[in-house]
Amino acid sequence: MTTPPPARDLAPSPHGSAPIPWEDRPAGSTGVIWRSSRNPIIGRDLLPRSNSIFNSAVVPFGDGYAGVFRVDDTTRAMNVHAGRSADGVAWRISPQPIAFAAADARVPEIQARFEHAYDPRVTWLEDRYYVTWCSGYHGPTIGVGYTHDFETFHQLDNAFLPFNRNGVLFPRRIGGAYAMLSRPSDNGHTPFGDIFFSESPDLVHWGRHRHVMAPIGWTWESTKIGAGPTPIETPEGWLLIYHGVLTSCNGYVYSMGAALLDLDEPWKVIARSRDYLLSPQVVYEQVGDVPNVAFPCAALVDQPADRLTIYYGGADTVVCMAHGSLSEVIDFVRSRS
Ligand code: BMA
Repeated sequence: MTTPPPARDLAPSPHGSAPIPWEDRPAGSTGVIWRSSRNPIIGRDLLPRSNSIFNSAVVPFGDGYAGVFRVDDTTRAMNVHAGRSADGVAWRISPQPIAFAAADARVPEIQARFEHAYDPRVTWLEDRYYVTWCSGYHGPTIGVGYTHDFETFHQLDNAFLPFNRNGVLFPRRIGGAYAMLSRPSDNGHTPFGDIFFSESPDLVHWGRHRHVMAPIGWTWESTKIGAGPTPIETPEGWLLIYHGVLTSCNGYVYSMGAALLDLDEPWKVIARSRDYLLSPQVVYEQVGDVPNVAFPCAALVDQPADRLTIYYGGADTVVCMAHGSLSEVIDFVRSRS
């Protein structure tokens, strides 16, 4: 880990100054988005004791990128680690898990019951980077923390009762309240799941839960769905990239899709893609610790250049990237007949 930049260099906006990782559409590609030719960008054994590194979150930071990475170690414990990169592709990840300091006097009560941490998301919100993750506290629920520098991390209280996964913050307050999507679940591999919206005055107490979207029978998203990257604000609505799961005779298949949510009332769905954006079709998505998984957790946007780069986990084993045009993805979402 390098020394963090001095505070004055911390970007006041989430956009940073580095160009987003990008490759033009390859010849012959017909999908809405296309895979990086450098995939997987992070292999499973980047760290001496990593079994796998996947389902991870990346944000612009200063003149480069920072991230929070899901690392399952060689005991198969699941935890989150901080990382830094100059270009968003080549990463240095701390071999030690993040040690969250308690943000208030009550947080040690949940820290004493630590089980695991996985599937992080990172969101620039007002003046800091918030991290949400799946936190084990008598089963999975949503952990919340923050950092200013990706060196020191602070933990707030869990957002919800167990069981819950895929907690994803919006990058600004909506109607004066902090806002989060999540997916109530069970204590196992959850054969169901809808996306819900919740709001909070303080990022600790969450309520006014509203239903957003349910799975759709006999499609790529027939079993369960869950929010992926931090929603992207566009003039047409919040662009939500999410995962959708179907149950095949050989188990779950995790694909990614996209929807547009109302800017002021994000529990209202404006449009939703009929087809998947990307499904597991190449070897690093089909073969690994859990086959047939493409699981998005982060996205970078260059709005003036109309560029979108999605980070996703491949087969619960590696980190991958896909690229697309933001406007084409929005058209794709809107094209559902
Ligand atoms: C979910 C989570 C994800 C994982 C997926 C497929 O329940 O555990 O981290 O990618 O299953 O195994």
